[in-house]
Amino acid sequence: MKKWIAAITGLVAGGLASTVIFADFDRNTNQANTNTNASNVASYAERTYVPFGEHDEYYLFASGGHSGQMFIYGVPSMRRIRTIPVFSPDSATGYGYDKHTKELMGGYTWGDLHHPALSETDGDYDGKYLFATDVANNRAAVLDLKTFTTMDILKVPNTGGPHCAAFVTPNTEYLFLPTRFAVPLGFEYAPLDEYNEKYRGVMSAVTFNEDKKKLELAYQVALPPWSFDLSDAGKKGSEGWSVMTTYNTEEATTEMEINASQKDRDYIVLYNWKELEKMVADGQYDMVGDVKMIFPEKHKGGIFLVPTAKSPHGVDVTPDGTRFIASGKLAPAMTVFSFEKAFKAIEDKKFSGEFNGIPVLDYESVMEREVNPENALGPLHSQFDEKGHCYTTMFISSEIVKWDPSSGEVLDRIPVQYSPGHLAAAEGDTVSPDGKYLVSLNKIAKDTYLGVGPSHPESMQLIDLSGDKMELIYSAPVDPEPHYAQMVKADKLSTDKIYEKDEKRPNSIWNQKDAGITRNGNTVEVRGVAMRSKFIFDGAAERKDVIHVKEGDKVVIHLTNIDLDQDITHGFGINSYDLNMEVQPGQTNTMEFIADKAGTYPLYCTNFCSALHQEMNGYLLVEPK
Ligand code: CUK
Ligand code: CUA
Repeated sequence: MKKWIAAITGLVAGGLASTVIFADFDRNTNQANTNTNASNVASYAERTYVPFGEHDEYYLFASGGHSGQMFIYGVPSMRRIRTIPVFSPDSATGYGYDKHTKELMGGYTWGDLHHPALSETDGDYDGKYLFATDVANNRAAVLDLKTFTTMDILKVPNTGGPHCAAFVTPNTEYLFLPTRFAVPLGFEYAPLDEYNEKYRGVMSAVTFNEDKKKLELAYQVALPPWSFDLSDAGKKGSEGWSVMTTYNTEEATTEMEINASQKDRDYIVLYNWKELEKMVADGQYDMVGDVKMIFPEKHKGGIFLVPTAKSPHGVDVTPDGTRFIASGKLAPAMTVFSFEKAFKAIEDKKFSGEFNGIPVLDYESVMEREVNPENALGPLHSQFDEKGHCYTTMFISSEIVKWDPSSGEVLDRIPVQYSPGHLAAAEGDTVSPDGKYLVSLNKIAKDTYLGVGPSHPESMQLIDLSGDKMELIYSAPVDPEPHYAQMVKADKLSTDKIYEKDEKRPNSIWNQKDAGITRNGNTVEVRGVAMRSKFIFDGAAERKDVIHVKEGDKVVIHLTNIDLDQDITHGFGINSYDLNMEVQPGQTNTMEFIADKAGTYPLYCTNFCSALHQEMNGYLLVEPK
């Protein structure tokens, strides 16, 4: 084992980390490793085939990474069902083009969605909401699981790359956002020579206001200028506590692949969010702009550091809430820590130092065991089954290891293709995991599917957990790039069939003859309807499907889809004006633009809706000045 540590750390120190990683991909290209043999194939097919007319047992919500979207799959069929646009525009649904979603996007054209997090009640998924973070442009989002649409997006200040919203607290009190990059508060200019004084790794506590359907920033914590990464919330006996990993405690500012990997130990931040909540209520914070900021060197309490093996990536709390498991990316070990031991160490003040006023707990006093499966390299993330077993991805040796956190015993290992980051077991990070299925989210697919040029899709591989041995039963391609995913029992969700007709909703028109166009100065406002198979913008006009404006006018079009039938969605595209939106059954949606190009522009329904869909069109006439 030692020699692997030496080999890896040696190569990393030498700047050759990528060489070792790619050498390992090659070692695993032999498909015979996958336990796929002819006699098993029929059984795999049977276990993943969902007959026509039946539905999958689970939803899988998979992060779309730098596509900025959320991908929805069914398990066990692994069929992709839907894409929900979140942080990037999507012309298929008009997301980012209509007024509301354009405002939600806040002027950004892309996002990097890393971690989905389902809302929880008593530590179990409740199927109501889905949260997500954007590492690229510092945003958090909440999605409504009745309509599968993005409800709100919050821009988070003072933080550079809110990485992990892979956890909410057991009753969705908070969504915590550790930051991946330290930045000066307020993004002020500060030379890198002033890194230690001016830069901070800010963690954000975000709440969801269900009545207002809005995300709100409750407070932030100005941690040292390190990178903060994966996190998980305590459960049951450890409820009220959370854990999060750190790297670059070296505070390196350049050539990170070498300089941020010097120390043998980084830290787990162990914090008590109930305590932090109390501190904020007691005024224990400073204002930074309009944000309540806790500075641990000044506002003491509630936060501790636990030393752990080199550059940990993932940290996960066991379903019973007794332990947290850190995986050291650059050390081939899963370290099991005990909450009970940690609480005792805090009580007995077993500290071995401090950083910015944050006490460091003595490693031996908190650690329960280190688990080093033979030749397993690059442990990243863990999930759990109903028997308390833990499943950990090995990024470098491309496999999943099944083991028992209470004894450290390794129970099974299975190769995956290749380089798994996260994994998602059925309800596998809740207080009551289901077992049954696990999906490995692999970064590299190589030759798994038909060739599509030098770059390949990523892959999600379905593993059957029902027997003693893991069985890999399906491999589905996925667009870049799955980070984390969560798998929830399908019957926990109740989706809407249509948007309910609401006579009081502003700008909604429910009767063709009420459709009309009004002018106020240079603003033309249209209140129209979309129905099979026509647009009606002006119920009294001779040509009801024409919008006539003057060059330079501001045009506001409210469109209500009055077809209250499931799946009869209409689109609304304006030829040559680069505009498109959709109106789902019973929905009213608004498009706003300046008619800055004079001329004649066909407008049409972009979403197939009936045999006469092709006839569902009209004209935008822009009269020259
Ligand atoms: S990270 Cu991508 S593999 Cu953003 Cu959760 Cu670990
Ligand atoms: Cu309406 Cu196509």
